[in-house]
Amino acid sequence: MGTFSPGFRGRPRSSSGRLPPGQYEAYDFPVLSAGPTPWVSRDTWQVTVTSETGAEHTWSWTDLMGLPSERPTVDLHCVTKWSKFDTHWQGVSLDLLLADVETAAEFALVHSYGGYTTNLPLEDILDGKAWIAYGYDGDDLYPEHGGPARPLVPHLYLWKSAKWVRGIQLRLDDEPGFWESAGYHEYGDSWRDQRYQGD
Ligand SMILES: Nc1nc2c(c(=O)[nH]1)N[C@H]1C(S)=C(S)[C@@H](COP(=O)(O)O)O[C@H]1N2
Ligand SMILES: [Mo]
Repeated sequence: MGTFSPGFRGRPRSSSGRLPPGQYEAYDFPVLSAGPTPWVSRDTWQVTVTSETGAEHTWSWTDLMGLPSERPTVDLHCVTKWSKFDTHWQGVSLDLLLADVETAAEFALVHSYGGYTTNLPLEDILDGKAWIAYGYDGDDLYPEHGGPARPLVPHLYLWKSAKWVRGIQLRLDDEPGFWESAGYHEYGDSWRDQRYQGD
């Protein structure tokens, strides 16, 4: 698979259809957290986008609720090998949040309440591929699953969808996040089995 450059387009699909290589279908919704669930109230929750120049754009919960939302139905793929089909979310497209942010950045480092981080190419959270999700299955997003809100980036392994988001740092250079620093793949395309560094 080394001839494919990282990117959203042109990724080969597994011959088994919806299940990426090495995955099995799960029917429950496992909770995977590297630490305790931070309980963040919607009154104090905010998400800040910081550009490479240090310019900050902040949205409160009320700001976020004032933006038009979408209801994507997506398949989730966790690096621990479970996949969950047809999950129903509600959230705001990251295109909307990033539209007015002037940047030459190529990378994003997502920061969570609680300290978790994960890195992605900026293009992977643009063009309709990612949301700030705050609803799941017709309900508020439960705290264990990242509520008040988390980015949802379903075309990459689920560790790239940081729970309890508080910031998105736009960067000219790529900075590994929590799992990426611990040996996981810097990009994490489930369809290309990119679990660990070097895959
Ligand atoms: N803040 C934060 N986000 C996180 C994690 C975490 O430990 N902390 N775990 C990641 C991993 S490894 C996975 S598989 C998914 C799990 O999401 P879930 O608990 O909603 O299934 O969250 C990702 N986002
Ligand atoms: Mo995971």
